[in-house]
Amino acid sequence: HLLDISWYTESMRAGLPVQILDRHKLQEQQVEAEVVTFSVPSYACQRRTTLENHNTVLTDALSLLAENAELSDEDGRGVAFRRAAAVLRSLPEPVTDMKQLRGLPCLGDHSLRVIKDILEDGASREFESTKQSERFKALKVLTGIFGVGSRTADRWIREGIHTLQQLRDSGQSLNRAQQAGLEHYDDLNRPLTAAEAEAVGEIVERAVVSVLPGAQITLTGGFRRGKLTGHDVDFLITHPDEGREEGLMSKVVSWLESQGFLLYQKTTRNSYLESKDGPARPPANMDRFERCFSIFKLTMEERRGTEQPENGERNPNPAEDTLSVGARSGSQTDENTPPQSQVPADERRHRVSGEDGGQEEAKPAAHKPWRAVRVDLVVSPISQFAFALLGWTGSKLFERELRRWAGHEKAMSLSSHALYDNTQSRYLRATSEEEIFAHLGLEFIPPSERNA
Ligand code: DCT
Ligand code: MG
Repeated sequence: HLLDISWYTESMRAGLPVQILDRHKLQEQQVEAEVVTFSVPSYACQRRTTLENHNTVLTDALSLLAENAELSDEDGRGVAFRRAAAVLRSLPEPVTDMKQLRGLPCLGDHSLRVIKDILEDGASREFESTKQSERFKALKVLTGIFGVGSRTADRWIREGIHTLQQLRDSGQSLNRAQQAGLEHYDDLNRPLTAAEAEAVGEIVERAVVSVLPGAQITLTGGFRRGKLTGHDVDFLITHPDEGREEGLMSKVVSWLESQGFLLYQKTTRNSYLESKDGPARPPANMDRFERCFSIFKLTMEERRGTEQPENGERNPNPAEDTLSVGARSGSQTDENTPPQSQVPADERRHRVSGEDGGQEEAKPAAHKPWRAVRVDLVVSPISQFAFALLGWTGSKLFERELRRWAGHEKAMSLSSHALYDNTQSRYLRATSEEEIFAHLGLEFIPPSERNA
């Protein structure tokens, strides 16, 4: 600044006390030299966010407040907390001083207040009181039931239902998904390991290959991003010949059912039409693929795989280390059940246990030779595969930011079906994730660095 002549001459002309200003600036620069500051682009899709997090205390607090906002139907506030947490998650070292946060994007007043309380007082009162609040604890327990969203949970809470036992005693009518969710509550709230995800993958592969040789399955979701645990396992299925994938889901589901692998499933039909010029309608959401929300029965096997987990996350029950083939489960379908909460559950599901003081959290049954596992299957035509892969890999915030970047910065609309350029009024084709990033004018970020 001292060498910036225009600033100097303008100050002189305006009669400002240049010397005093200079001294101030120097003092400020000296203070700043002592704190590490960071430079972070404002969209999460411009950043590389690995699983390494140097600010877990801060991000845990902001994530819990985000979760509370989302469960209370305050999505705007939820996103603000999520964005703030994601910025901190992307930093290369721990934040120790508020001054380090100067100039960082996405840190609103509310998030800054929470961060400041933690850095300066060691705790945030808002975080602590939210975490302890009866309402939040009840929302967590109830939305931890597969098939129960925040609105249903809120209604039950207003009727005085705060725990699973109270729900069981209440005589509330539950749809088929919720019944399965309640029945398998403990299993579905226990994090899945990467080894379990792999075992599920082998079963899905057998199913797909037996009903349509040549079809391909790809692991998506958190496990594709390298996460060691997850609340479900997500797969994308396609076939290299466009159109061959039609009707595939029902065949896969029948095969899985006949082999006794399914405790629950609900399939939604593909309602997305491909015309010769491109996808028939401007895309808005993800429900247009053929999709199956399911609960698998993952049974222990006689040491079939024999592979030992490489990481330290060994299951305390060694008998549960290798899991696979299921026995007949006799699950049935009921198409009249309302599609309650078809949105995949978020991370809250596997954090319920331990945080809710839940006296009703039974220990994993020691003798049960299987566990229930949430599995999401999606079938995509090959022409949309790259978009589907990008859209289903996540993280949720990374996806949201990609769409926001596309809309706000590029006048494009991105979905898991297509990318539409509003300026050129045409769809932009892509056969790989790399091409989509290139269309969007973004540097390619590999899945392991999309953990925003
Ligand atoms: N997805 C999304 N927006 C949503 C829901 C899902 O963009 N509202 C995408 C991103 C992730 C992917 O679908 C799979 O969803 P989840 O299984 O819920 O997320 P995950 O990252 O796999 O997390 P987890 O490890 O808990 O399963
Ligand atoms: Mg997942």
